[in-house]
Amino acid sequence: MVTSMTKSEHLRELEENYGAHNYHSIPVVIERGEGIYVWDVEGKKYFDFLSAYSAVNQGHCHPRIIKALTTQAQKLTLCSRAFHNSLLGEYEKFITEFFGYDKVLPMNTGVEGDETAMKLARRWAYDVKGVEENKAKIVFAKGNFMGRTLAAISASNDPSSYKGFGPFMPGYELVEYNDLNALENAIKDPNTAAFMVEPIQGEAGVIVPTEGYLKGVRALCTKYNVLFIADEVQTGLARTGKMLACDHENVKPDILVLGKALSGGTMPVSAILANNEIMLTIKPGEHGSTYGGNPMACAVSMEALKVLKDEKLAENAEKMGFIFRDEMNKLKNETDLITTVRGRGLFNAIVIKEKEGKTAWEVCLKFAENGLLAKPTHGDIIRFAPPLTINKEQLMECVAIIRNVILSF
Ligand code: IF1
Repeated sequence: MVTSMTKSEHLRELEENYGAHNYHSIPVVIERGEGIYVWDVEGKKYFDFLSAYSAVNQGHCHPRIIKALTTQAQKLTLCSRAFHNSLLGEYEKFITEFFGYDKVLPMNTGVEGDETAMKLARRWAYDVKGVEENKAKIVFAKGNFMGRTLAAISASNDPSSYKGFGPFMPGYELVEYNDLNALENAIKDPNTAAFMVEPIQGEAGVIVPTEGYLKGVRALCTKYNVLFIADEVQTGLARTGKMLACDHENVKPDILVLGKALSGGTMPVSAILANNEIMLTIKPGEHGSTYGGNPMACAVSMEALKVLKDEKLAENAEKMGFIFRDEMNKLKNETDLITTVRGRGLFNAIVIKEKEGKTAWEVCLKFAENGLLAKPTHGDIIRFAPPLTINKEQLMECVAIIRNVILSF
């Protein structure tokens, strides 16, 4: 039967009929993106306040990144690590100097980056720390989110991540986030290989730890000869107002995991950085990936990092972030719908007072109607993470949309 479906309805129906039902997306079908804006298939324009979960920090289709991508795509896309490629060494030199580590191991997705860090930590524990084979323990913070693989969900205490997918990876322990006493008790155990943590917890709802927490984590890990692994897949790359969220406390993790914006939203690229004592414990043939370190990824990542620096996006995120939280706090004082405003740089969230358990979802639908895209997490939290290229005038336009929608409830 021919019905009067819109194009967007038709496309959503295709997904519903032929795709796995593993997402509950806001009903907007996006076709095009440029800078801080995206357009749907009906041609409606939106401010993107999710930035593909912080993968497009540099803005959609950044011309310099797209140029690096397309130029390399016409030359060589992949030759596998069975052979060398002409960009890998240059990229490795560039990114290790950029972040100040001896070595990098290139992978693709964020979760692969995190798993690689776990493997490295276990190997280091056996080869360097002297932990007995198969006894290594990795400690994580409750509320962590590392992605969807079995190793990642084994560390999760969120049932929507792990429930029904067991049995789980052994050798893990969870402690409260932002609790140094709990961490010390857990890592005192001489079998501890590492403590792995997001410097600001993303999926948990943009949870910013108390000032001094990261410094404390660094000190405890050093004291007990335990690796400090920072999952900066989401917090990294200028999002929080510094190149890395760890930079806010001037701490250097032993293993740094990057992903998402490392490619400016063009392709999955992740990187694991560490010094020789750790990285060289993995020997040829013991880890890898077909696509990891491919020449397109190398070309794109170098450009994506240069754009962050050249356009001073960390500085802009810091400045715009202060303005944004200030405006949200003013709004909070005018309504009882917002109970909390928190965040750092352009990584922010508001907590919505729930009435029938779906207010945050309805608020986001109203945002979309009014030309701003954001998505709720955990029912009552709305994350705000626009591309870092946003300027004050644009930001104030967004604040006005958010204000009008919130005050209309
Ligand atoms: C989805 C949230 C964001 C991450 C951290 C590793 C990964 C992620 C700190 C894995 C991924 C994602 C994936 C995305 C939703 C999402 C997310 F809502 F769950 F919290 F970003 F905000 N470490 N985060 O946040 O990276 O393998 O996906 O490349 O749809 O699952 P990946």
